[in-house]
Amino acid sequence: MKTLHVGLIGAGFMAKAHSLAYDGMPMCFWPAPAMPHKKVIADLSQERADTAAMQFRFDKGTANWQDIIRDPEIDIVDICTPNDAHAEIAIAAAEAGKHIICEKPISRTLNEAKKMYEAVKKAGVVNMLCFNYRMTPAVQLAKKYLAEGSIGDILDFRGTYLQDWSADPASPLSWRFQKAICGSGAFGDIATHVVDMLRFLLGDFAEINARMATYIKERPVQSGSIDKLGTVKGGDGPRGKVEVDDQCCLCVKTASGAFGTIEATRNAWGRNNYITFEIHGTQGSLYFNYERRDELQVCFASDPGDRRGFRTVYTGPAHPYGEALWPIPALGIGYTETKIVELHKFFDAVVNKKPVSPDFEDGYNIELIGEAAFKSAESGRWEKVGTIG
Ligand code: SOE
Repeated sequence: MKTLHVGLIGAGFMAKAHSLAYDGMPMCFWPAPAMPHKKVIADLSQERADTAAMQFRFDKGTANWQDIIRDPEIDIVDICTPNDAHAEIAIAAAEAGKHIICEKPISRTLNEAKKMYEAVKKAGVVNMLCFNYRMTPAVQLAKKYLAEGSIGDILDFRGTYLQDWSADPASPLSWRFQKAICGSGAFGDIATHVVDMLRFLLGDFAEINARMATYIKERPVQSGSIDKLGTVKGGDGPRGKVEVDDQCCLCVKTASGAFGTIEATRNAWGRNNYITFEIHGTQGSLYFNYERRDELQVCFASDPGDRRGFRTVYTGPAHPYGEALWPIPALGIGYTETKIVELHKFFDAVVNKKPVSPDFEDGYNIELIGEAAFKSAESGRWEKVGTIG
């Protein structure tokens, strides 16, 4: 069996998720398209890289990510850094002919997204963007219902991504609040996941009317660069300005004529990873909540009136990816499983020279949606979503 050699850049919490997926992918999807070999992990200092190499089981660590790009044995460049490094690394990797898997959002700006998209297109390398939530079996089942027309013509939808890790004003000013590093706040960090799922389910977005708000204007400056997502208090040290959106609310018209809303905030006390969508059609409705991610709720208008209501389909071996994962329903799908499915798709695309989705083109399209949303938040008007090219 072929082996693909991996160089991973950025040893934070996403490196843990990706490393678990490299180990778990062949265990679930056997025979695997290729065996992953975790060769090099890069972080900002040699000490941190060496520790990460031990923890995540890479052969070695490096403080210089360019070592990975220059290494002729590396097939895959895996980008898990904060957003400001995505473009530079991805463009260098594409020019070196490496296949790329990159954490979301694609970049900080539209211009960076464009350059990344053009670089992978020119190089002809496989490129994947990690919007992993659409890999949840229940989300894929929703796609199946929609493709079969089971709920009729789509009228409207609502999506949310609500968390509370930054609701405390004492939680630190990490890179996720500094525009020069992250590009945007709740929009880029979390709304993009819901945008990806709804584009996957319902097609392109045509127009946006948005509101963005920043509630907590200053936070204690974080010492050290590892982002603890609000679990570590910043203390009494100096405070810095929050430069990005805490909350965003988008009204959306899709190209197919459906209307919907998407809300995202990381300041909603009591909400943890509350990713939901509800879709209403002329013949029924679908509802998904990632906090109950094994389940999809469906309601059919054709059910007799005295039986009509949401029923819960509990996903398992009969559903997308189910056979590869666990042998009976309710053993539970977790974050790692979504990453395993994602990685399998990526490896399959690299080995079998197939396209993969979501890719940098999707990431660029989502940046175009972001551009329309931020423009609308300024203008107060509906703004058209731009197109590639
Ligand atoms: C923080 O909001 C975060 O880590 C996001 O960056 C991830 O994309 C999300 O899946 C979990 O929460």
